[in-house]
Amino acid sequence: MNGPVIGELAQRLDEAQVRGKDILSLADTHEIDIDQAYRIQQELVERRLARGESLTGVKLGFTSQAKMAQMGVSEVIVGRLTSGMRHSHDSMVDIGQFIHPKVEPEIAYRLARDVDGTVPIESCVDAVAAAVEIIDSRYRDFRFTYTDVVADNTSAAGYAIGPWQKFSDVNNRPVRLSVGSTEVTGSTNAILGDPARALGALEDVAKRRGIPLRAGYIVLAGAATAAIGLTAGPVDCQIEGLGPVSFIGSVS
Ligand code: OOG
Ligand code: MG
Repeated sequence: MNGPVIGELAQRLDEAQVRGKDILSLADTHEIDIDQAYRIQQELVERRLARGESLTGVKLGFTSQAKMAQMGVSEVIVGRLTSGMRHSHDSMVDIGQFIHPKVEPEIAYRLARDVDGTVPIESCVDAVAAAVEIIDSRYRDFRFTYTDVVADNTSAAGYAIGPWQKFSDVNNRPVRLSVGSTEVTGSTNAILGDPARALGALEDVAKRRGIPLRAGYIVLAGAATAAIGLTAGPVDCQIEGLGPVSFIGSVS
């Protein structure tokens, strides 16, 4: 697959996001390998940067064994977070901008220094918080292959972070996420057996896929439960020992 095709597929995904209109799986018409999928993701993110957004972090996906088995893969996926995806705790989030948004409860880590392999990644982290991720696949009905979802920046669409706390062990914490009267519960150990393991997994994939990890970045460690539909109304996430994080889905 040559450069122009990579660019064309990135544009297709970008337009789907900007217009809020879904597209069909790229794999229906193109044979894409994992390196090409990360190149499409890179071009897709560069389009957002060209519109004035900045990089704010990275996110992991498929960090539960169940999800990896379902997709038939053994490598977590990594996507990029941008300023346009950031929502403040307790803010209003216009859900009309999305195609078919869902939310997931996550753990967020904050990098205090660049990750360059000279020290363990854990010592680059200074804070942890509860987070809600908004995912919104650009593919119709969330039907995608592994390379499709990597190209689509791992369905990244938004996030909100609760109050930061000093970096500490947050394994085996009960998790609760509600959207109106719909609720999911789980435990932080669903994230690779311990969300702290997401850091090592991230470092590994980021190195192989050429994704820089910079001071100030937020790292979303992956969902602790199945995602639930995002509808208008209050969204609340509680993770034991961490401050809550909420926002209100609104329709403009
Ligand atoms: C891909 C994104 C998965 C997670 O936390 O596992 C993800 C998707 O399911 O659309 O963000
Ligand atoms: Mg997620």
